[in-house]
Amino acid sequence: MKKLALHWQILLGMAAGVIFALILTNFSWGSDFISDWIKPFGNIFINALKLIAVPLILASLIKGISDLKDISKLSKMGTRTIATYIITTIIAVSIGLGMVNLINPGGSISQDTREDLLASYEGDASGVQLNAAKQREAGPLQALEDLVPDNIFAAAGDNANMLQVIFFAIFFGIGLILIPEKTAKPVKDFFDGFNEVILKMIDLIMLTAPYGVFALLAALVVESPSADLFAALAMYALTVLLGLAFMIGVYILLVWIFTKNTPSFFINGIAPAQLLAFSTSSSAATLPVTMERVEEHMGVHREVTSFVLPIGATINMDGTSLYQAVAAVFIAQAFGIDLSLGAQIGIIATATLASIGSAAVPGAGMVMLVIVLAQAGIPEAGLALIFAVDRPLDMCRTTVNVTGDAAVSLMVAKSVDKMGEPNVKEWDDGYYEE
Ligand code: DAS
Repeated sequence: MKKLALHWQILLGMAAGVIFALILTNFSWGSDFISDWIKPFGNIFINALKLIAVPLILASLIKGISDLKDISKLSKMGTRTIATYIITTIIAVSIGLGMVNLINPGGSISQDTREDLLASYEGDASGVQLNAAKQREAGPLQALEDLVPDNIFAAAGDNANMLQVIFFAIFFGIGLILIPEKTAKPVKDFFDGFNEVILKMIDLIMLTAPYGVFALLAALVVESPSADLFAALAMYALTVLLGLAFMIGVYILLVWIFTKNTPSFFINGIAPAQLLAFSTSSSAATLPVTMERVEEHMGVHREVTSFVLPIGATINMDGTSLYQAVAAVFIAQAFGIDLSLGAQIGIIATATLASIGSAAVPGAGMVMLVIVLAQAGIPEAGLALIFAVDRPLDMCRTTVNVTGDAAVSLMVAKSVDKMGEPNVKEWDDGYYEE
């Protein structure tokens, strides 16, 4: 039988997990059987995802920064590109926070379901109180102070402090750019290879995803049989989708205002890349198509696309950052944790950094969600809660990630006057005359 695409396998795994649990819970021994013999495989799957988070950050960020080659090359185009990426990411996170606070998808969970959730994740719950207490007594610059680790191995160790790992990765990448190319080359080659290995490990982990999801869904049905939890999950997914749709509208508006290109021009131009992003859940896999569409069908010079799009696929993930903001606040709501305004503003910083650190592969956004949860003192066990609907949301947020990269490349091209006519077939050696 022709092998089913991974995302259909995962959707099947989800459905099978729910059906399996609904059948087994009709027997007296059913719930215990699932908790003792099925749920552990879901935890193993989530642990594998969390395991990969720290090496993933180191690999993708150091590679992404060192690919900038030379600090001085961060010319007008480079600075504008990075600045525009960060601005669109902050807009995306803010939209996510606005939506999740407005809709409050986790608020509909009843108190006893909340107690069930806390009871079944008691390990994390105590950590939550600890973290929340720490949050309250923290000074105004605590978040900044916490950014700089005093020991990278401790930061990457138990209860990994992801933001500190990100700080180290960026710092290291800048150092790498500043040393002589001859000395830096072996280090860059190492991290290029390291990056490839990590991406392959994510591929391997995601191969077990249908089984991991099966176990997670089955455990979810058993451990939180309350219908209101599923209703809350549906509202959560709807909140993310509404936010993502809104973000697509923001891109169309930005392209219209800054490049005078119409919505139909932009959507017709980028649609094939969006469909590929939706079906692969991978910005990296979609990158070649994104470049072809932006160059050939929207007229952006190769000088711009070859710089802006590869970096965008690595560090610009607006869909992911929006999803991470919604997911973090939803989990807090589900656990009845009232996030302070400070904690929510902290989420803007951590979700922006987490999306920068997310690799352009399926599932990376959820792996990096651990950073946002850890910094806000939200139980990581909440991952099990939202993983059930993560794959379809990954397909949608990857579509937004790719759309954002294309929108920014159009705006940057326009601002450095490197925008030609679409459907330009032949190139003079790929560059326009200055
Ligand atoms: N699937 C990732 C991407 O390729 C995004 C994510 O996992 O959030 O963009």
